[in-house]
Amino acid sequence: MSATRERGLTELYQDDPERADALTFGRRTGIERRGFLKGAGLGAMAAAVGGAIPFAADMPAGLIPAALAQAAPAAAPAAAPAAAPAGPKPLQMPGKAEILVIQERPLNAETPQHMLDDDVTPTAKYFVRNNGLPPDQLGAPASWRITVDGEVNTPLTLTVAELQQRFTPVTLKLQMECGGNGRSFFTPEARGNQWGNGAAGCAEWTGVRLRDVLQAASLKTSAVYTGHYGADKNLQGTDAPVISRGIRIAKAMDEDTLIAFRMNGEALPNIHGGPARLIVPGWAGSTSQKWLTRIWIRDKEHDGQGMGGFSYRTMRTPIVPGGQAAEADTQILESMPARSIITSPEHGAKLPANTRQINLRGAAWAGDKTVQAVQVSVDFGASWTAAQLSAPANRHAWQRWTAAVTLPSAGYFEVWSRATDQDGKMQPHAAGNWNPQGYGANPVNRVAVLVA
Ligand SMILES: Nc1nc2c(c(=O)[nH]1)N[C@H]1C(S)=C(S)[C@@H](COP(=O)(O)O)O[C@H]1N2
Ligand SMILES: [Mo]
Repeated sequence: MSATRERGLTELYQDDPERADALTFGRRTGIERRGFLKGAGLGAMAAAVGGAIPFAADMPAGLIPAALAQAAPAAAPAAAPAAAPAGPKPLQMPGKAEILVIQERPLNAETPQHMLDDDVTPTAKYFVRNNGLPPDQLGAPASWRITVDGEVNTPLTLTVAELQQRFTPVTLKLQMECGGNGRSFFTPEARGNQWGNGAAGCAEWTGVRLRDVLQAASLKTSAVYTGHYGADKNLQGTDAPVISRGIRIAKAMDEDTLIAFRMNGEALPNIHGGPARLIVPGWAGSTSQKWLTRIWIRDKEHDGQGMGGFSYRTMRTPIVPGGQAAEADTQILESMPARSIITSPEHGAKLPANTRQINLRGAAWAGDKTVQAVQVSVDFGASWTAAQLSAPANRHAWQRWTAAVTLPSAGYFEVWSRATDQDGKMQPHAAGNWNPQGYGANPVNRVAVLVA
């Protein structure tokens, strides 16, 4: 491996691009692997990214250019060199756009960032995250049953039709992202689907408040947590639940936590959990149980599938990335950290040679919190400019932003964006608080642009 590297990056890529990628990146998405470009001169790097790097002097040592590090959609953008890692395949499914398949069985597909350029994410573009196989025996949506039991005075079993009759309908724009969103940015690689930033979306959900249903069931004073169950089947063919996560009662009683049966004004599609699912906005998406059949009210933190070991757990005390983690020193993932994404221009965009200004659009969110600022940079973070940030359409909706950046010349640029939450907490430059299963990676967003 080291012998191959000594041959220099350009030569390596010319001879055998696939092998070069395997050696340098090891997988589809990349990471700042310190020292990986060691020995490769600036010329080699410029050749690899397809153009001179005007802000090369500001480039942190060891940084892998985003054009090389981050896979671009299969429809290869011009700035991504021919040698860039081959991207995942586009999804082929009726009713769904060609989002990117990360895993085929179970089906997992993420939305490329430039396809998240709507205020409200269309259902067709919304990411898909399955831990098992969606149920095929669904019956009539109106007769789908959901049970609420455990620490309640009045256990309930209600059909969707009864939920709709008994409780006030609510329609809200709510952001939700997979707890593993951004996992591919961890170094070293953490276990699980190597998501970029596109296991996220902000759809318009219609349903009833979970709070209203829990009040109808009358919570006992011992009720502290929920446990969720769905009708999907696991891949092992046993009866064990595919995933059974839960939330603290306070979040269950938040007026934005819904049992949803409509998505973007239409009946909830099966692939997104129809006939009925939970939407727990701002928290790890795994708590938003699809094909919801039961909510078990617990007198302690729920201990279902996906609550123990290192599942959906982050470190209380930071450890050395890739190092030994102790289960006892983990905590369950709840509200997600701040994240911003650039939704235009597209990663890998090639712009006309005379381009000196780029208008940017993006989205930002921060779990239960609002985003107070988004900043952008085109000089590898040496200087930052404030973006115009809009207020959320409602609490727990993502926020859209726009900005304009100016360029000194043609060449290879990276547009970076970073969000700051209401408490002043900002996206880090590299994914921090490494944990074995890779949750909560929210580094500064980077998009490669070639002006040539
Ligand atoms: N029943 C069930 N619910 C589930 C899952 C699942 O595998 N089974 N996956 C969860 C995870 S990890 C996420 S991120 C979201 C994804 O929702 P989506 O597929 O509608 O995007 O659903 C959650 N609800
Ligand atoms: Mo998830």
